Amino acid sequence: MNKIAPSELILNPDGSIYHLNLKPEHIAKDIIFVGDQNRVAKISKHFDSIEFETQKREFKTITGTYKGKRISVMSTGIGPDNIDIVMNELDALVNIDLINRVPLKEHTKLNIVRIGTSGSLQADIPVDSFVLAKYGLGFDGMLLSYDCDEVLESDFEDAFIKHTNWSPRKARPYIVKNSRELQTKLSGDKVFQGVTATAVGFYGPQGRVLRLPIQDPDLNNKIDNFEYNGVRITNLEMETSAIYGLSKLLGHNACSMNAIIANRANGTFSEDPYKPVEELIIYTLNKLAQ
Ligand code: R1P
Repeated sequence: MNKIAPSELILNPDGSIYHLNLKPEHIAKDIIFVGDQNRVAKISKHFDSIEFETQKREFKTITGTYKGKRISVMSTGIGPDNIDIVMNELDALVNIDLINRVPLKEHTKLNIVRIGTSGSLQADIPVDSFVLAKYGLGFDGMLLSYDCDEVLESDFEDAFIKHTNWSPRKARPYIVKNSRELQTKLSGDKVFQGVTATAVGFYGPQGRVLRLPIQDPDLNNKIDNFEYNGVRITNLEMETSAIYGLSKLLGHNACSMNAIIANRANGTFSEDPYKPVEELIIYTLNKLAQ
């Protein structure tokens, strides 16, 4: 088997992987992603004990145990481009022999759960509520760099493109399912479910207008009233579709949980956005430890 060249799989002088600064023994099989590096400690403060901690750029990782379960929590920073780095490097840690630079014969599957913040697109999904993404809908185009046809929900995508009259000048929207196994584990009475849309920016790409006019001012309305087989688009953020797409391609389980801190349909913002995030952290940790 051909070795993966040092230019393609970059290691630090201590043998850790380039951006994440991690070696295989540093990570658990259950991994929580957060966007904000300061949210890592907000999760690990609930751990029984901490065994490892590192940070490089926006990628901070802490591994420890919660109620006896080994969990790593890691910040991804903002956006799907960072998810490309995080997912590929995490997968390399468990599925590539870093010394001999060849894929390992036995595949290791990770359980990846995002605890994020997001804006609701539906008036009836209020601020301070939780949303679990059954599907990720990517406007970011990142996944399309890969040979990804097998993981795409093409009919769902076609219906969305038709409904929104999506501009061919923008990347084709892609849709990928979550892990139904993790969905079952993380579901609960108070958790809304639907499609989480992932944008490649915060302002124009999510329909926010400050000084620049946008390509389709009606897009958020069209997203709001789209439905496919009884599933609607619940919320908008910047990571889920990329996590879902690369997890499916690389053979990992993924499920994204978001605390709703803004409601784009009625213009409201949480009075205390840290509160629903803290509640979602405790909710998710307890579900994972069960
Ligand atoms: C934008 O403010 C950031 O917040 C949301 C978006 O997805 C984006 O990353 O999530 P996090 O709070 O997890 O970073």
